[in-house]
Amino acid sequence: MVDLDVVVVGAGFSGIYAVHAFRSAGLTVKAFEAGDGIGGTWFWNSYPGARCDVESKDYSYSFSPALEQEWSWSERYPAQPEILRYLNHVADKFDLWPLIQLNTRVTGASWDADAAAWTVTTSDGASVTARYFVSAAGCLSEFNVPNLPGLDSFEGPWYHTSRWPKEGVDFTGKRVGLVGTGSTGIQVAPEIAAVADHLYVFQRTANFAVPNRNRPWLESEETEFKSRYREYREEARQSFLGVPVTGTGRPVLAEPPEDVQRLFTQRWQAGGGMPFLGAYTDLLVSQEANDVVAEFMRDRIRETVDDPEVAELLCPRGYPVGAKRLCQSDDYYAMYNRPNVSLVDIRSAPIESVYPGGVKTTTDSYDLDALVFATGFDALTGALFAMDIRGAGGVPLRTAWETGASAYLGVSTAGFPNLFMITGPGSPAVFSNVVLSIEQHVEWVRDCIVWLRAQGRTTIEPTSAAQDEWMAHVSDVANATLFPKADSWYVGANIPGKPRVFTSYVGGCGPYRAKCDEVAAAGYAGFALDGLT
Ligand code: N01
Repeated sequence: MVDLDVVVVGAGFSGIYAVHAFRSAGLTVKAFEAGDGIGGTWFWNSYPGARCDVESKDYSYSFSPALEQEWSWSERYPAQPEILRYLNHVADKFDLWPLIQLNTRVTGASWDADAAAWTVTTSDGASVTARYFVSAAGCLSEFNVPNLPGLDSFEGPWYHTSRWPKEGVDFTGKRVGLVGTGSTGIQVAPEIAAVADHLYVFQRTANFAVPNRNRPWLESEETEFKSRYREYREEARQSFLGVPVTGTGRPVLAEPPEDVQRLFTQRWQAGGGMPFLGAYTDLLVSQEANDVVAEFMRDRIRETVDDPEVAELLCPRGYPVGAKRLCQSDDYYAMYNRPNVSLVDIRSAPIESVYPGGVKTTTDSYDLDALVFATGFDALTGALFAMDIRGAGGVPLRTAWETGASAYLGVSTAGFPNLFMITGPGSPAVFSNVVLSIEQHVEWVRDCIVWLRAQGRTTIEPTSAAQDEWMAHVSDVANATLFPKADSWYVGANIPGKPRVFTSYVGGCGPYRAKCDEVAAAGYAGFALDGLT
């Protein structure tokens, strides 16, 4: 006898929907959440300026038409507190609280072949058995602090944006150092600059950012999208990114340059990253085409930033637009026109050490009262490795994935029966409107478990052959694009020693969904059931 049908790790967008979907299918389920609240990413990343770069009408659950109609998003791009309110509303509405145990981290999970069940251990010293183990731990949850010599000696406070104090931080009158200029750094920097005595931004790599043009939704817009939400969601499910984007359907290199400038200008004025990169068919596959959009963006930086030297330093070079996550901000570049902001180039003069009163680079010292790290995450695998997951024969997941993560369809991995990952490596998750991707995975896993029960089966596991074939396909699709061509968290380059592997599926959400459905319709082709292929 097992205690539960399913144990779920985490109560962010994935875990919240997973407990609802599994319970609705008649399964017994419990989620363990390390935080003292639900929300996952949106619980932990409460730094000032935290905001989603997917529009609120898209970045929301589609499983309940009643929820869609009753909830009103106040802004085009939702800020972190509003997303957290939304998720708490979902938990209230669907009575999910009894299924979620807060303040409890999953520390380990091991497969017991005789019992055909997982034994899951938690930080409170307890353990529970379950037929299925579902990780909804998130792609960007294990945060990364650079190993800077002397950081322990720093006399001021230091923070990572992903563990921001809930009571907030007052930087008024302080000299603050910020390390990291990715999506997070670009959001937090203007907020700090608005109150600090001085903000020093330590930049290793300049990033491309397009405007959000964030604003409140007009009542007429909300009425419009709510009137056709069902059709719209279906379009989103079949789309490339999980958000319907209208492009020209033509390559930029075949367009008259003045038409290109006109279209890019229109999209720049309208705001948002997806419409920009989706404008032409060749922007993410041809370096020459990508150079056109890169130069357009660099020109916008030059026209915004007053000091030409600072502007040049902010101009990204050496990697294609989109190969690092395209950032979005309405005020990042203009922030450099403030007298209390300095950009420090740590590519040419790296940080050497931290001393009690500040940061020393190879050329200068910067006296600081506080330090902020917006230095990202051990993405995709970090949260999985943080748990001691052991599959058949006691093999640790970390060992199985020593040379890089490998998973069939991004949902399960050979040697780990009855383990499912929501938005795992090998899926399009991080290249999509992740909420729609989460719903697709949760529903696919739910349907799989229900099917197994109906068939009288107890275990499922991908074959190595199916997994290898899928990962080869993931790699072939990626290598036909520019995505793997930057040193980014997409390839693990931000974590010293991590194998450099591009494990996300960039063949599009619609085609990926079709493939997952096809596998299910064929009786879960590529999986071994009850140990039989
Ligand atoms: O992390 P990142 P993030 N010394 O890894 C620098 C999502 N997100 O938290 O580029 C000095 O992108 C690093 O420099 P470099 C989104 O998917 C979404 O910003 O490696 N610098 C880089 O500048 C995003 O992609 C939203 O040279 C160091 C930065 O730190 C993902 O989360 C908002 C360093 C890390 O950038 C992660 O974004 C926020 C070192 N040792 C996040 N180590 C929205 O929806 C790292 N860096 C808007």
